[in-house]
Amino acid sequence: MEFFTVKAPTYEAAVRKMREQYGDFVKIHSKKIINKRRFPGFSLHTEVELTGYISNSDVNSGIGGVNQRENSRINVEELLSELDTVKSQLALKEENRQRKQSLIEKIGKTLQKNDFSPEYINDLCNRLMDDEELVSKNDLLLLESKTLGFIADSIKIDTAAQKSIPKILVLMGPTGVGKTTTIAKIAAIHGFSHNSSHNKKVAIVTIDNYRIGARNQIETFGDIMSIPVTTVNSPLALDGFIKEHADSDLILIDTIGKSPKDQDIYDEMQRILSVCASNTKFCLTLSASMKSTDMIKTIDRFLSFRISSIILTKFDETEILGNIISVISRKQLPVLYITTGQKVPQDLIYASKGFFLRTLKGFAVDVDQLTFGEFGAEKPSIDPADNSIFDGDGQG
Ligand SMILES: Nc1nc2c(ncn2[C@@H]2O[C@H](COP(=O)(O)OP(=O)(O)O)[C@@H](O)[C@H]2O)c(=O)[nH]1
Ligand SMILES: [Mg+2]
Repeated sequence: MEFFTVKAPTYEAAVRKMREQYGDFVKIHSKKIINKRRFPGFSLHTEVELTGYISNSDVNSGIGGVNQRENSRINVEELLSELDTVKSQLALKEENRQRKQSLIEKIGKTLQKNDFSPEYINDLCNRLMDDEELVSKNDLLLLESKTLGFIADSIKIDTAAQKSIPKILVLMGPTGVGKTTTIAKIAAIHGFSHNSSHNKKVAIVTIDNYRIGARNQIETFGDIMSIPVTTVNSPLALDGFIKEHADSDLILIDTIGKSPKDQDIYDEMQRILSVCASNTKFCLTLSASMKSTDMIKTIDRFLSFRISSIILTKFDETEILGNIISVISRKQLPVLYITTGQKVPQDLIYASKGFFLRTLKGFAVDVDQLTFGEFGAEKPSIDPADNSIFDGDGQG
């Protein structure tokens, strides 16, 4: 008995080839599927190798007619071969999926290093896994661009208030986050511009429901900028102040809340602020160095104050911002300003998606080459070359 092998892309083609070369009495002894990669990095190439033989008895008994049993055997073999083709296609698909998964896991680790929350990472990786375009292309740069796109989408920016600042802006938040300093920066930018055509009439009022005299700091700021600063501790007094300054373009309300755990302070503050009309924007000020859990607790605590924007301070004190992005995305609160230091007024910028994305570490794609979202909105509110009015704490 003589054995021989043929190779072809499919089982049918291999059978055909074998018959052409060795005649109709050929019998298939065994079959092998060979997966080969032609070039490194290219997809797998499948080949079927058949080993066949011709038995003399078959040749003798089969002379003059077709062997029926052999024919039906070939049909079964053909079906089996189709099954094999489907199996190898599925195997290829699975291999692609696994490769995509391992790239996404890599992205997950990068997000972890940037301190994004586990929920945020999980949600983002699931979205990447479901992305159809990524099934066919195992391209890390494309994956990174998509990731940055999803992150950009998850960040909300208060562009409306950036374009047109509301008449009354209230800054709330825990003690020490930088409310008063930020008020001074905003006041300086709008009311103390070197370019007099930009000057607005600005007034500052502090709600001090402790009467602890912490108003010296803001009064110092006000004196330097020639901006009137007043302290009130009742709804009537605040109402009087707002009426008195009806001709102001911008009224900034600073608040003093000593212990965020004391509910009475919140009730009192709410009572005083209840006189603010609809032209008031309540902003919650959070420090970038706060822990995520504290940020979430603080947001929940202040939501009853009609908070519609976030101001993030002390970005100079932290390099990793995934935790903040996770929180603001979860709470769906838009960011208005970002502060980056103690210098008044330079260290204040408008928040932008680009600003957040540029802080992310471990991505190879160039954020400035991406074209989605509101990029380029991050214009410094004041020319950084301007001399500072004072460095922090109103010390001049
Ligand atoms: N590093 C840094 N310090 C800041 C920033 N903003 C405010 N501060 C400082 O944080 C401290 C508390 O600020 P303050 O405005 O009094 O906070 P408030 O209690 O929320 O009014 C002061 O020493 C400020 O100079 C900032 O963006 N970066
Ligand atoms: Mg203060």
